Amino acid sequence: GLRGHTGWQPAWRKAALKDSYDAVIIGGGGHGLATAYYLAKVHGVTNIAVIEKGWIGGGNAGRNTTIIRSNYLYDESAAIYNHALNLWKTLGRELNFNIMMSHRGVLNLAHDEGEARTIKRRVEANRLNGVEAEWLEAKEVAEFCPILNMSASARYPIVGGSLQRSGGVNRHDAVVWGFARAASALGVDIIEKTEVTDIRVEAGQVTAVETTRGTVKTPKVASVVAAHTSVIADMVGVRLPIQSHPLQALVSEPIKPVIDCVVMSNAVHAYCSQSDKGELVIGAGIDHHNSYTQRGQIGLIEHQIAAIKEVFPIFSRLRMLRQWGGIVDVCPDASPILSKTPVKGFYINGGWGTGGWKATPGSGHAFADLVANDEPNAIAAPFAIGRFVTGALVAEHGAAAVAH
Ligand code: FAD
Ligand code: PYC
Repeated sequence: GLRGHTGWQPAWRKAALKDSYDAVIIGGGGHGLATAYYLAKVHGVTNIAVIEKGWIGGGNAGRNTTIIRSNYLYDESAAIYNHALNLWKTLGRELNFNIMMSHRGVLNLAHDEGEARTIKRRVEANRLNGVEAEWLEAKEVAEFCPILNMSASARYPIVGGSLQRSGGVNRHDAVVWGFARAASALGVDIIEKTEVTDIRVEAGQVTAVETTRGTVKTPKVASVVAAHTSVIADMVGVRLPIQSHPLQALVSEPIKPVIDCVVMSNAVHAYCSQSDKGELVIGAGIDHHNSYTQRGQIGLIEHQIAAIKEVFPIFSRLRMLRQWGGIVDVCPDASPILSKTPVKGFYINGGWGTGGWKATPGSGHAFADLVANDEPNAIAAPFAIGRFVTGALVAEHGAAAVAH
């Protein structure tokens, strides 16, 4: 294959950290890089750095199962997740990078009448918001995904499900690399292996970040660090109601194509898709303890496998190839934070919990607008931190489709 290939050009510049920038983005995950790209592309703000303590995409961006959908319940969520879904449709072309976007359809199963009622309600809410969604009866579910266990005597029989045909999966590394390459080409400095250790504030205004490579002056700091959002916010004295938990996933040995859609089940709690390599990509609900270890507990994995076998008995003799965990930053209402703060020049993008991948381009686009203009646009406004004081929460636990 690649033997003899030499002279490959690096996709993004290995920039040296400068003494000052117009803005510093902390965190080189999907959302941080998307923010940098749109700041440069849409707002012409190019004297910026993305500072990443490890390697770009080494956090949740490189650990997630890439499920993309926009079928959330509330208007505010429909706006941001559907904005993202629309951007995904052309992102590969825009970045000139094959992000392997596959709109193969996401099927959310209902296992009893109560669940069917809430899912149908969400389908109707989606349609009122112009979000593509449909309800499938059990017979249609079986036709759409023939390997599902449709037996009426199953412990949790499948009674129907919602389908978002435009939902799907993509290739996480490619998204990270595509945003990094495009942002770098526009002048953004991407600084890896550099940790932000403190943020300097004078008279209520951000003035600099301290890093493991020295001090960098800047009037604007955008925190896009997922699991470590509370840690960074704490540096400027902002307290957040975020809980960080492990979230695990695993893949099976590769097999021939057997499932051409994404299936999620809340009741038994498992979800599955098949990668282009043939591996089944399987995920679970969160580990219940708080942690920053990027590692979960074996009990969760056992439960996850039992749940998958319940829905797909055909997988029962497959061997699992590898397992990993990320740390997700969960807000009390299972909705994200895109917000200014009481500290002038300090902005937060985080709290995406178990479901931020799908939002990556929409989040970056809306957050770049906030950082550039110092005001939230209509998409970002409902996700300000003030909601934890006013009570105007955007309660999306039901649509998160991953158990919290
Ligand atoms: P990250 O990639 O975590 O980026 C944050 C970066 O900040 C990290 O690289 C970190 O090293 C860096 N950082 C932290 N502190 C500092 C510091 N002090 N200085 C410098 N850098 C710092 N979402 C979906 O929509 N669909 C899914 O199917 C899905 N599956 C998931 C499966 C798993 C197992 C996990 C763990 C998550 C899943 N998610 C999913 C959630 C999704 O991955 C996250 O919500 C999203 O990726 C978070 O945004 P990010 O990519 O910017 O985060
Ligand atoms: O938000 O759809 C989602 C999701 C799937 C797996 C993890 N999160």
